[in-house]
Amino acid sequence: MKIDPDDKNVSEHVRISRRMFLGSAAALGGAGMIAAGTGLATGLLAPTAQAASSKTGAGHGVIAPGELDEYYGFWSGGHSGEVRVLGLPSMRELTRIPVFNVDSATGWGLTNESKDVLGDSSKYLNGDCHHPHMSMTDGHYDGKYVFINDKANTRVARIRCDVMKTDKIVEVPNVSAIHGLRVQKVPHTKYLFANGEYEIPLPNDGRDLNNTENYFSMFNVIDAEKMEVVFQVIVDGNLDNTDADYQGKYVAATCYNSEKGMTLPEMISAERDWVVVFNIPRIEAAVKAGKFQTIGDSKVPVVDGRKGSDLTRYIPVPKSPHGLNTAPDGKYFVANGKLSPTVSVIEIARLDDLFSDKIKPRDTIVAEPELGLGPLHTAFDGRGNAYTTVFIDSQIVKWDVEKAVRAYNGEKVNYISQKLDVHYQPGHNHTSMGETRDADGKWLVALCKFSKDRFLKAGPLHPENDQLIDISGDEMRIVHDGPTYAEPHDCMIVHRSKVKTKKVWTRDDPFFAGAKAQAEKDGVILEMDNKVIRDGNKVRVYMTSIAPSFGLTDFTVKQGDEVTVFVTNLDIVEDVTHGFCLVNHGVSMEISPQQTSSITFKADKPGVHWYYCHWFCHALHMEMRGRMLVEKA
Ligand code: K7E
Ligand code: CUA
Repeated sequence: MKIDPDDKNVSEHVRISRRMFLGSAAALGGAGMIAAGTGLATGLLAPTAQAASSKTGAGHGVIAPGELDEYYGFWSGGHSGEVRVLGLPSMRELTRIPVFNVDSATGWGLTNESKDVLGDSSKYLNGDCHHPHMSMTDGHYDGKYVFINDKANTRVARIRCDVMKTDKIVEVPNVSAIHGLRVQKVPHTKYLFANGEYEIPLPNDGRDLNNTENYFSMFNVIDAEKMEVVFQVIVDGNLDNTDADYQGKYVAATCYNSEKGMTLPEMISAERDWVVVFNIPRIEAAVKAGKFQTIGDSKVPVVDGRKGSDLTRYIPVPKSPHGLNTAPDGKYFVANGKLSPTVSVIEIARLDDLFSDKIKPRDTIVAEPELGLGPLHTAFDGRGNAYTTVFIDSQIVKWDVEKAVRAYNGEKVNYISQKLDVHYQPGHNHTSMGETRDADGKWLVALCKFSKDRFLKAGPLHPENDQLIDISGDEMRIVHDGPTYAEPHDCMIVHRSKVKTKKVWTRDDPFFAGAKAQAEKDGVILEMDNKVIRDGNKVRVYMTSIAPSFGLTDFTVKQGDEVTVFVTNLDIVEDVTHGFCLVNHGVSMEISPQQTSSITFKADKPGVHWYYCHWFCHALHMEMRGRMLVEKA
């Protein structure tokens, strides 16, 4: 299965397809890569025997019908662009939160309220989210927001946990693709840390197209409350994943392609790349002292954090590292080796000395346990154990952090306590509460990229497989297989006590403040009036809804009018959501109890057009409809 990347007869698609990725890398040479190729063959092509040992299905029995789950899981929806909310341990899907996608059910991307959130970026109809993380106070989840990146269109979004809706989205200027994303843990989530991944000319306005020496990527710091980029840091290499410490001082990011290659062989030629450590107080001071530039049209202060800068340190680690995870006791950053079988453990207490140049970058490494082929991400249980996914070996490796430190110091000690087969090729894994001080060591989810033979066949596009693993005992035990759609890179697991959601909307919610302001200008009271307001060729139709009827049985407009329909749901009973769908106009939106939603469209077809409620709300739901009468122009 050797693919020569220079063979022009091999299609681009085959050469870069993800099954071939590590195999083709092996053909490029390098001892580690040959091992990787072997692992690929056994892991991907002969995977079956491993499956038999795991007990599957028990997850279904953990939570009986009618019982509630103990945890919320927030799942990245990958290139579907959405976030999904699951209950754990049942793994039942509770809801979906549209973020960067267009959603037919709720009208996300169609309604005026969602377009206000999407802003200029509503022109993009796709997204690619990877890393959902909840806001924290003093290293504990605070239940306020979940943040998520969009790699596809270089955005970061915020979801309000009280209503489970996206409420702000920021486009990050002068970088290409936001990948790693984390929150400041301590003292609270004032900042989000977002890694720009791909290197581009600064500004990217047509200059330096082939002058790759002038390509850079940047580390981006976002104000979590305002959702504005507050400063950016130019770096060497490509930032990958990131995490913050528990003192509010340092943020670490894995950084691959230190070679600044433009092709795969160039990108993986060096034996070591870096963990870049950002000194946040120093960066803030530099910005405050005016030691920054701006780029292009952007007003965001940009500081220089390239190698040799005072604001950063570059710790050499092997080889194209990927995941970066902070231990919940706050002692270590763990960088996952990807093309090296090791992870690098960095002692955070040594970083002060590193920044004052008392020690060398490599002196911060206190362990380098060898875990298996393709370590990608690490999770923690709060009892001193770490759990690392090894992609090529298709395993989760449980290891003891302090024992790994002792082994690095020369002691003969076995730091690996278990290797568990998972199915197959895991990327991220995540433990319950594991990225906070409250890591409770009960559950681990392995987000496997391939499901192969684990489910009924459903066409060539297979689901991913999110496996739930009980880690409360001495041994990890798989209890549930969960097929998922493209592609949950990452998830996080939050105890239900941390999340307080509203049962119905409150009428003063900022989510529909725009509709409220327009109604006030029109002299309309949303909660009472059913009215049609004409304003030139703009028509605003205000109506209420109470199951099973709309406040207007019909309204009349002229062909060519730009029509905005506002619906206010006066039902106060939990769960009585209405919809507004206008036939043959691409108009669809959710109106949950006490919510106002609005949508704008062109009435370009003369005739009778029915609108109906598309959320089953009442025995007479089918009769909940009305007519738009469009007069010929
Ligand atoms: Cu490993 Cu985007 Cu976090 Cu995918 S990333 S696996
Ligand atoms: Cu209202 Cu169905």
